Amino acid sequence: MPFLNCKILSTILMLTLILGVLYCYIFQSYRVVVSFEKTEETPVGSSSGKSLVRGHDFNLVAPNHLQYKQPSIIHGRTDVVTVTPWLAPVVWEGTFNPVLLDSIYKQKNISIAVTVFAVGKYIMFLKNFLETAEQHFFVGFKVHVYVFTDRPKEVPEVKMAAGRKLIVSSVPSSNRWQEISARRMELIQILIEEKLQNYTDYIFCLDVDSKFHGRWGTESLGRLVAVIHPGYYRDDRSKFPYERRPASRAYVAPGEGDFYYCGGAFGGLLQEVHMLAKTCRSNFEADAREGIEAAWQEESHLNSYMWVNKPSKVLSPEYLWQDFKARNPEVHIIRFSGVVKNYAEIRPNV
Ligand code: 5GW
Ligand code: MN
Repeated sequence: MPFLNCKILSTILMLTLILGVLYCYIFQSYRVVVSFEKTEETPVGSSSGKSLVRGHDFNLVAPNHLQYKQPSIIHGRTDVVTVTPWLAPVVWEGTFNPVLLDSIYKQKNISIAVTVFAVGKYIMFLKNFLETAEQHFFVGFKVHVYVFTDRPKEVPEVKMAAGRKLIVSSVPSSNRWQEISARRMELIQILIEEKLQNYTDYIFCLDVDSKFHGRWGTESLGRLVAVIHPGYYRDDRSKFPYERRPASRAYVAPGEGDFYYCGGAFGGLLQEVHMLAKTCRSNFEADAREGIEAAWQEESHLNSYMWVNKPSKVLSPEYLWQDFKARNPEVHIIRFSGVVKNYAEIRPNV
């Protein structure tokens, strides 16, 4: 009998021990999960927790067994610079593998918003813009195009692929082009605050007087993305048309400025573009209250913003060429290009 008691006792003890160990194990892993979730929800700087959770730049997971050309660090483009001094990639044809990038981002189920303004006679550019976007811009991905126009009835019917759609917003007409230009940042800021928060990962803001000729896809994704202007990239920075009056908040001093970026295309993660639009708008408006308008309006403000807030990815002039400009030899493909405009025909009376 005492022998049996002893056996039962030791079995109970063993069981308690095992249960204890099990409990500790489960509790520990539970704690790990809880604290992991907490980190994800903590806002960091100007970006919300969302960009940490859904900041797609951070973990680039490729599908296993994907076969593609072997990368090299000794062969590649030698005619262009493919990285900035702050180590952001400069995207040129030949520097990325589109199949690899698409399969990485496909798994993340990302969605991309595009803003485009078609006020007054600029509505005439919209059809071509939208049709060519269907052919070249993030093909196979979720894309929502937000059109801002004062002529909603004249928005063309464009057949869009599954997962892609057009959303039209009415804006007041304006005869002052400075006003159209100025309000773009404001409308982008409000759109992000009111409609896109939590629904969109990336946003690109593009000029309507342009069209796509080649792929513009996942290679362009980044936290903050700027496009180098095709007109100045071979020039010394002293020739860049930055705002040069210190009285303006868009002022860039001599000897400063990395590149001259386009006002006609920029983008990035929602939170980043929100901060950019908000800052450019408030600087533009503060300037206006003091009776000063930067040389190239929001393009000037964008350039001074990017000088301080370095873009995490820089797109080469392949991403915004100009149709009237002959292609330079380092430009192997033109992806997006401004059409030639008849200014007298399209611009309101100033
Ligand atoms: C009109 C007159 C002068 C400058 C701009 C406008 C204008 C611009 C307009 O009447 N309606 C309009 O929708 N826009 C939007 O602002 C378009 O999306 C246009 O692509 C963008 C920038 O203006 P752009 O394209 O004339 O500027 P640039 O520097 O590309 O020639
Ligand atoms: Mn334009």
